[in-house]
Amino acid sequence: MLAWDSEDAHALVVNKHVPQLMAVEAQSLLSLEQLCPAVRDWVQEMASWMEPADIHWCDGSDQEHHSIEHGMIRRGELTELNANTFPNCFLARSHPNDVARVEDRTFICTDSPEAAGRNNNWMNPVEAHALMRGLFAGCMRGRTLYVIPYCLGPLDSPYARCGVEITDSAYVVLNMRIMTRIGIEALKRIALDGKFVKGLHSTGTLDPARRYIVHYPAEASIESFGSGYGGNALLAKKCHALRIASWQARNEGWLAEHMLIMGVQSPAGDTHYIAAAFPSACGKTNLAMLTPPATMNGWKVFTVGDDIAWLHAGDDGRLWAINPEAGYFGVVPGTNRDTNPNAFEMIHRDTIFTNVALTADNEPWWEGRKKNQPVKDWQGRDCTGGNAAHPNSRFTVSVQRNPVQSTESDNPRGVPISAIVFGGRRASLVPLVYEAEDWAHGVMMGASLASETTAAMSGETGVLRRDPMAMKPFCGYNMGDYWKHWLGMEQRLRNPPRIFQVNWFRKDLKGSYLWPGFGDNLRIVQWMLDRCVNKVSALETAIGRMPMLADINVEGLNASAEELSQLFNLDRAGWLREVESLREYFSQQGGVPNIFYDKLHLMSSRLG
Ligand code: GTP
Ligand code: SPV
Ligand code: MN
Repeated sequence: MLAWDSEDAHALVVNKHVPQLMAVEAQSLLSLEQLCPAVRDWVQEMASWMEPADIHWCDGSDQEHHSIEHGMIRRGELTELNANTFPNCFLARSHPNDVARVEDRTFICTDSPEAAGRNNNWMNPVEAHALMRGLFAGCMRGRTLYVIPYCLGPLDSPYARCGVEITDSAYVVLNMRIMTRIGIEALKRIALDGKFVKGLHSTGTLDPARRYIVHYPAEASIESFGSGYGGNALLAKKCHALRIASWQARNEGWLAEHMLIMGVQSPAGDTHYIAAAFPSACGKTNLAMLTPPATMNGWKVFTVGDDIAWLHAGDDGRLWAINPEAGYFGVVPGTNRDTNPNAFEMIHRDTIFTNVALTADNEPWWEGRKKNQPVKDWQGRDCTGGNAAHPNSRFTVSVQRNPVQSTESDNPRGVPISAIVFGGRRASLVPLVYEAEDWAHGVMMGASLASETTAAMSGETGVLRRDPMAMKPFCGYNMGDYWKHWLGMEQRLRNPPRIFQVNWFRKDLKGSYLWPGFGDNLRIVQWMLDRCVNKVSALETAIGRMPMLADINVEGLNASAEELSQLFNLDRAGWLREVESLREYFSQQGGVPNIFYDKLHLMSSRLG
């Protein structure tokens, strides 16, 4: 039996929709599927097409979660890990051909290819529907169809958006329950909103040749077939919260970004929030839950989000951010007590591990764990070293497990952003940190982002590619229009955040990282915040504003003066080549704002 609770949490939504609320309330004693007729009718239609053996409506309860977990253990799809050292933790192994997002099989279906842009693979929506209809026909015979109503963002936030994912994967249900707010509360919000993003997912036969991740932004719907992994299958994450949401955000005047959100409290007690975009597997989770170095006594970092930010202009002319997610789907390799003690502690209970290795004690193991040795690799084979854990192995865990989760995470209004940061993996050229001269320069800086590819996507790793705003794989429309939308946001912001670029990954000639990274990144965050409150000045250079070395907190830092100066070295010839390469890149995108070319022209004349 369902009944409305009287939590304050609903106040905002309730006030907005009093008449609708009463109508829904009258139905509150009905069953889950009757709560929202629009969802019920859609599910029935989809079920008649996919022909499942049965339909399960997810209510989001603990009991449901455990029963699905037990079913998976019985079927051998999930292994319980060492209950003493990793209580309530499980290992899932995906098919070896299904271990990362597949960008070459991901499509944006708009009426014209221009609307999707060169940054996306395009398919005609009518043809795509026909193709997907064929794949989905009868695909759930003998299987259970799960209905997952979810809410992205705090349930009482005016910025939250809902969706429903239909899936035949129990693994997806368990992960979605951690990553988003699923079940009855989400369905109630859908009934109030009167709209939801429709997501269809089936693992099919996991045949890579019949794997398609397809988006219809104008219809606010997603169809995903043939993969059970991460961003391909947890449709609320990249498919909805970025690709569909970015399209809606442009129409409605906000931003959906691949950004962490962190709170930073200084020893004086004031807190600033930062939103930072780094490409996949380039350090968002690590920065978002950073532990300050020992010498930065009194500094505190709080996580609001680690992957996605929805940003709106507030009445006060500032930019406000919410985290649409409720959990972390984080990279496991490299996580340990030194690099990320908060994450290391966080994933010791109530965590689903995917594609990690196993020790003889039935503990999860990964490269960089430091303790113990693996006996089984991520595919369950006896281990002979090498990639024991898959490089894109992941943990799924609730934000509630994060020891430094911000108390503002559930604030329906979000948090006010003081600084926007862009960063990538660049072995050379890009300095440790520099600041944009104005909003348009910052947008151009974000648009220029390039990074070496990682294991988060299928394909070769370590290849330098343009990844503007870390959104190359996630922008649901034409990049040129997206950049114009970013530029236009300035009009809505009387008090815009400052914009910076960072690069934690610069290497010396021997190929070693010049910067220790991780906790020490707070030193650079401190400089950026000092800039935001005009506490320190900066050097005007050809590429933007660089720090005076004396303004960087190096107390206790394990890096030589020589290394520091290399990290800020401005290679003029290299930057002139970069300007040329950017001109070429921009000219290939279509619809590029002219101001980008003006900024490049200014940069090359200063460099020359
Ligand atoms: P997605 O979840 O794919 O979006 O990745 P992410 O951006 O959250 O990246 P994450 O923080 O998980 O880091 C990815 C990898 O980079 C991990 O193996 C980290 O150990 C490593 N890493 C993170 N921060 C740093 C850093 O400051 N320096 C160095 N050298 N490595 C880092
Ligand atoms: C990323 O690749 O940026 C991720 C992991 O955060 S996935 O959910 O697979 O997209
Ligand atoms: Mn990501």
